[in-house]
Amino acid sequence: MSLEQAREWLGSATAVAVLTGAGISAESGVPVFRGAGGLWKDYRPEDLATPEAFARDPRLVWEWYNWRREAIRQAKPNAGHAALVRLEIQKPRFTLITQNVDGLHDMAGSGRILKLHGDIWRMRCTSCGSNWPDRRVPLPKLPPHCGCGGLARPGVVWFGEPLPEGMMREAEHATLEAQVLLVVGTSAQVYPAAGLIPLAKQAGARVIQVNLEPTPYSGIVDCALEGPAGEILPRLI
Ligand code: BV8
Ligand code: ZN
Repeated sequence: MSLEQAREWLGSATAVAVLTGAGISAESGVPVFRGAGGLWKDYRPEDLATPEAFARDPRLVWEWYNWRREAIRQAKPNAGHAALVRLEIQKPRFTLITQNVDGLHDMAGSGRILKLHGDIWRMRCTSCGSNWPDRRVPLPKLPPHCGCGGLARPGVVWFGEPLPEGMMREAEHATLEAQVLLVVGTSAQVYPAAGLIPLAKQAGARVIQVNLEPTPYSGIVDCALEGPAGEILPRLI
């Protein structure tokens, strides 16, 4: 299917859902999660983004997040993020569902964002549970602590942890009511987020995928556009 066909489907939809992954931030200089860019000191994200890793060595996990916050801090939204803001303005019903924790969709001006995997710029106390924004880069002391003295953790969802209460219900609702699900820059390997793609197909929506390479769902999407999101999205929207 061509970009023209995808433009037509997107143009005539009144309810649109978008699912983004690390690939939409790649052109902003944010390292993607998998593949070469995602490695840090030979650790794989799956080894560090877990409660077990944090329990074992909170300082090491915080060094990784400090490094990622440093890498993300000077990143600016790119033309792909901006195109999604325009799409949101055009559509009576629109939901942006992101797996990204970098905050670039907020910075670009998106309004309705479901952050499935949390926010790297927020912290949560492992003792009293309070959570707060903290954009300091680098962090003065690792690991950081809460005012109550408790150990602070990054405000993100790790592997093996449930997504924030009600978040998937909202994402599923938005996906089920959408005529088009636009999937951008995700390797579609992490669940339950990736499950939104077959869910949209089962509900009869058109699914348009924008990615540099094929994904496990390339076979079921209605249109797979191969190329950088920062170049394709402005032509699509
Ligand atoms: C849960 C936050 C249940 C942290 C992240 C088997 C064994 C063990 C576990 C599981 C299993 N099967 C399923 C699971 C569950 C597990 C999972 O899915 N594992 C996978 C690896 C198999 N899921 C979970 O654990 C989830 N929780 O299931 O809980 C539960 C319920 C009740 C009670 C208890 C438990 C939690 C998952 C959330 C994990 N946290 N991140 C942090 O970021 O620090 S996930 C991490 O992966 C990031 O959030 C990232 O966004 C996400 C997905 O990756 P992508 O965004 O797709 O990025 P990636 O690098 O992979 O791909 C980039 C893509 O972009 C590529 O396709 C590339 O081609 C493309 N690209 C690159 N440049 C561009 C581009 N495209 C366009 N333009 C470009 N320029
Ligand atoms: Zn506390």
